[in-house]
Amino acid sequence: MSDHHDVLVIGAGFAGLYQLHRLRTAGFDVRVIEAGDDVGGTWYWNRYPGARCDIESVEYSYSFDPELEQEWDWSERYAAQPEILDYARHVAERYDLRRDIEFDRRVESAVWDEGSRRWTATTDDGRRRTARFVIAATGCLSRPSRPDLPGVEAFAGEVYWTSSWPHEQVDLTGERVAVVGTGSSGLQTITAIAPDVASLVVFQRTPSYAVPAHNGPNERLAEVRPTYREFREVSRLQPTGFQCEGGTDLLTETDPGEVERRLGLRWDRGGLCFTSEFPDILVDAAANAVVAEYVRRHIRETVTDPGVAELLSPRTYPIASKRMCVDTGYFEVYNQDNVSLVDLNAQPIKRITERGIVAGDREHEVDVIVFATGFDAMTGALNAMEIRGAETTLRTKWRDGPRTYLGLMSHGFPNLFTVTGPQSPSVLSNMMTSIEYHVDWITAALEHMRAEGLTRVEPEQDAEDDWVAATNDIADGTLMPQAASWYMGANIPGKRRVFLPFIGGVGVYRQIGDGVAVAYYHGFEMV
Ligand code: NA7
Repeated sequence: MSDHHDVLVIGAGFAGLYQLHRLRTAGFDVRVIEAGDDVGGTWYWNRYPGARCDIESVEYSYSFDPELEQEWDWSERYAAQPEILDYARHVAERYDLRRDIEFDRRVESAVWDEGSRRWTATTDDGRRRTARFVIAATGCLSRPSRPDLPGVEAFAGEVYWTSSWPHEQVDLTGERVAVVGTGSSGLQTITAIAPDVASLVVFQRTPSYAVPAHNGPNERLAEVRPTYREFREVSRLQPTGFQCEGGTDLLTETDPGEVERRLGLRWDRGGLCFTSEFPDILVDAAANAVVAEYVRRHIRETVTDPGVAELLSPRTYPIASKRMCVDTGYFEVYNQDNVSLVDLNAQPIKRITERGIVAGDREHEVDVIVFATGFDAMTGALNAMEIRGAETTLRTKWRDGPRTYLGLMSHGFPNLFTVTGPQSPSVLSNMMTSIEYHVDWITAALEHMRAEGLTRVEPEQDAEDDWVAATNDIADGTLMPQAASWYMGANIPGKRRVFLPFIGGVGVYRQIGDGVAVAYYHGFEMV
């Protein structure tokens, strides 16, 4: 097996799989390095109870092959993790991808050599591989954040992390369980295990806004299938990369009764499109407050204990400025006698003991602790590697926040691409739509370079500076920076707070990306 390739792809999640397929079909010699022992990325690691995608399955799937689209059946409106992982495996089989993937290998460093115009990547087994291009398909939420809680090693029971859940069956029936974290993973875990555990204590730092999923059989698939091509075209141009039928009336200029009616329709339909009814929700605090209160009212109507309902009600940040959750009976769980809630703002975790968690003055004795504490988002997986470009490392360059052109490349790091990198729509969109766009864009760029006999591509400093400024300016015009969110890097101690994704919308972003490519890769220096 040769250690020299045209392209090295890091990661065999949905981005890496599709990138391998596209480049190999285009005649490139590609090698994929994957840390897990199988494909699937996020859906390989996050196999906790209740793990489910909160984008509808008709949208959260590849669109590149009409046959694949027609032959795969999604059973539910929102696909559960096992089904999505099966899909990733099916794709790997169907396109014979595994033969070019090395599993159980983690890329530790990648070093650029100007003389040969190649990258040398070293994996955790000490092996070196060189490649003309490196494509980081490392995911936006793949580097777990594991808070440093004193005493965790002393705990006599089992400790699990939602972000790296064991592959073997974990049976929590009859156990006393603590869950730390109330983002999407925490909410899904809590809802799934509550019926079976002996007791459940939830440790909450910040309550989440959650809208109902109304999950069920996937009736929409039969509707969409006959015209799937057109359906995808529409999705690609939406701000979020999936179809929400965003309204155009400003909430602040709409009669309150009508606002209530329209929010009610969205609430009854379920899902993340809830906040798309009024375009001012994300830019006008007054509009946002109305929608936030709508959600809090539902929490109060669901949770019988008013004190608990209040603790579960988000009040410290605008709705949708942190990642919204989509729930299936989450708030109802708190009406169970065996479920209790600890507000970490009033009773911070002091330490973990042999028996459980000490928060405030009370020790909560449990058999199992589940941490659902999130990720070092967007830059975590990239900065975990020692990526040494023409002059410095990526970590050093990004010390004050990521700097990219289009979220695709960073000046000083020639021939290194990032799929759904920071300052691209990525986590603010249907990841599938954004992954496919980036992979197609990168593949076209590499084909263009090959055709023209070009071997080195790097974004110009000015183009990058302008893009960074534009992404920050757009975000600053919204309410998003007001939240201490992982979009801002605020969940990671010491991480510089800057808004990480591009919030201008997928449709707009595609037009920019297409325009750049058509204009002979304007802003990229190709030699
Ligand atoms: P999230 O959304 O980052 O949620 C992590 C949760 O863990 C959140 O409630 C955090 O509170 C909490 N957390 C983090 N660190 C601590 C410490 N040290 N102590 C107590 N609580 C803590 O990650 P998820 O895995 O749930 O979801 C990630 C994405 O996956 C999701 O957005 C979807 O895109 C799918 P905080 O809010 O930071 O105060």
